[in-house]
Amino acid sequence: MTMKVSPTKKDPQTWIALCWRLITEWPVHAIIICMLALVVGGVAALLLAPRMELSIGGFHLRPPLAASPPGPPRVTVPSSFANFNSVWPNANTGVDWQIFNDNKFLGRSSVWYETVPNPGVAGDHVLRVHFSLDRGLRSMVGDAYAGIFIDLNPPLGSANLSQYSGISFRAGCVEDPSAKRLRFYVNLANPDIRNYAYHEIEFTDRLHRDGSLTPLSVPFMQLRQPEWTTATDRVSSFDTSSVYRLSFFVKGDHGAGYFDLDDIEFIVAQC
Ligand SMILES: [Ca+2]
Repeated sequence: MTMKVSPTKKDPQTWIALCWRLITEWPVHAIIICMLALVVGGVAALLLAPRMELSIGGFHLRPPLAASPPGPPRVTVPSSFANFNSVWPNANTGVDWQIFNDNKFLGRSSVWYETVPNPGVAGDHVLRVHFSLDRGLRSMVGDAYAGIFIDLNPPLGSANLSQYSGISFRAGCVEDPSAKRLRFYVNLANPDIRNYAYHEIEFTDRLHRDGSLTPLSVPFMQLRQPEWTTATDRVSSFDTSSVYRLSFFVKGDHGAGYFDLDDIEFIVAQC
């Protein structure tokens, strides 16, 4: 026959006796200790959970993934963007210039470019853009136009130009005597603007017509969307944090000629 022994104060050496003492003698202390342990454990879990992966038995807790902006990452293009210091007609980023014209609107303008030696600096070059503006008989736009563009983060990305306050370049032009009402523009394109209503500025009046280069500077804050921009396509301001394309172009009634470009740079913003 086995004698049943109840735990007593005088027999605390067994686990049963210890639990009995916690229940009968230290209930308040035990509850407080348990509550503090839960609080401390909860706070630690909240602090550590976002940073570490926990594994409890077969159950895994993973930290949430950091939010990332949609689309390809934006790059920052160098301040010295294109100075044509060799015969190759590309930007300092290695990206090629592309051409565009009014053909998509049934115009018949044409454009091509090349590098030509810079008469002022041995071994240096400038980019020469040849154009011929012709609306033809069926054009669906008011002006003939043609020009060049370059993507800042090809093939589909944008660049962050927030550290820059504007763009500078040297330019000059020569046009045929018969040319009529030619105007020269530079524009920068935000990808979320529709229908090509990109921010631009005309620099016609500042160009020398004898082909000599003159330095030009365009603060971003002076860029404006074209006058033909509809209310639907108009945005509040030019977004320097997401720019995907830079363009130089000429538009007008008709006429042929060329314009030169050199030392295209983004102006570092002064704090
Ligand atoms: Ca040059």
